[in-house]
Amino acid sequence: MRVHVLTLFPEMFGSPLAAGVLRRARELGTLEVWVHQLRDYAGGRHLQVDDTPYGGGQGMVMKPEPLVAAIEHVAAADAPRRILLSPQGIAFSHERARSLACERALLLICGRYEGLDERVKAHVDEELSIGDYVLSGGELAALVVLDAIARLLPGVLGNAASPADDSFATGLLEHPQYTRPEDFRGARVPDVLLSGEHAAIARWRRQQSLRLTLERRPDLLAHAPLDATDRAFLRKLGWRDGDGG
Ligand code: 9D3
Repeated sequence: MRVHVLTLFPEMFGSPLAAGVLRRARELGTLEVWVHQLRDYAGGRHLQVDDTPYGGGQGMVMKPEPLVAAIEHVAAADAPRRILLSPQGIAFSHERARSLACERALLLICGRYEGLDERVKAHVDEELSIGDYVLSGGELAALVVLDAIARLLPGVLGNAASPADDSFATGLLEHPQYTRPEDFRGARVPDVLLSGEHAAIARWRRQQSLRLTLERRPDLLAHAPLDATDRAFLRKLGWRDGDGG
C-alpha cells in the first residue's frame, strides 16, 4: 500500500515511521509512506496557507488553493482514496481500518488552525475523526489511522500475533494477561492459568473478557458475537440483553 500524507508538519512523522510496526511494514515493502509539505503548494511571496474567516471569528482557516493543488498533484500519480482527518469526521474504527487496509493507495490530509475552507471537502472521499477530544491538528490522527491500518497489511505482524485475535476484532475487550513471576509482590497469577487445563483457561479468559466488557464497554455487547453460554454468564452479572445500546 502506498500512503501519501499532506501536512504543514512533516517532521511529526519521522519518529513514528521509524519504529515498531510502521518501520517493519516499510522495510518489508508492504507499506510506502510519502509525506508532502503542504506549504510547497502555496503561492504568493509569503507562501500563505491560511487566512482570516469570512464572517469573522477567532483564528485562521486553511485556504483552499494550496490544499486542492496539493491533493490534485498527489492524486494524479496513483489515484489514492482521499481521507481528511477532521473533528467533524465519521468515527474511525477497527472496521474502517480493515476496509481501508484493502486500498491500493491512500491520501491522508491533515488540517491545522481552526479548520479548512469548506470547499476543500468536495475534493475528498471521506472525513475521519479519531475520537471526541480536541487535537491541535490532524497529524497525530493520521498516524493513529496509519498504525491501525499498517498492522493489518499482509505479513506485517507475522503469525505470532494475528490481527484476527485483536480486541474489537472479537468485539469484546481483551482478558487480562500474566507472565513470570508467579508471585509479584504477593500478587499471584490466577491458579487456572497455571493448571495446564486448556478448556478451563479458555473459559476463564472468555468470562474475564465478558466481565470487563460489561463493566467498561457495555455498548460493545450489543454487536459482539455471543453464544448462549456467554449470555447466561452475563445475565448472572446483571446484564439484560439490550443494555447499553
Ligand atoms: C473551535 C472548534 N473546533 C472544532 C471542533 C476547532 C478545531 C479543533 C481542533 C479545529 C481543528 C482541530 C484540529 N483537530 C483535527 O484536525 C482532528 C481531530 C481532533 O481534533 N479530534 C479527533 N479527531 C481528529 S482528526 C483531526
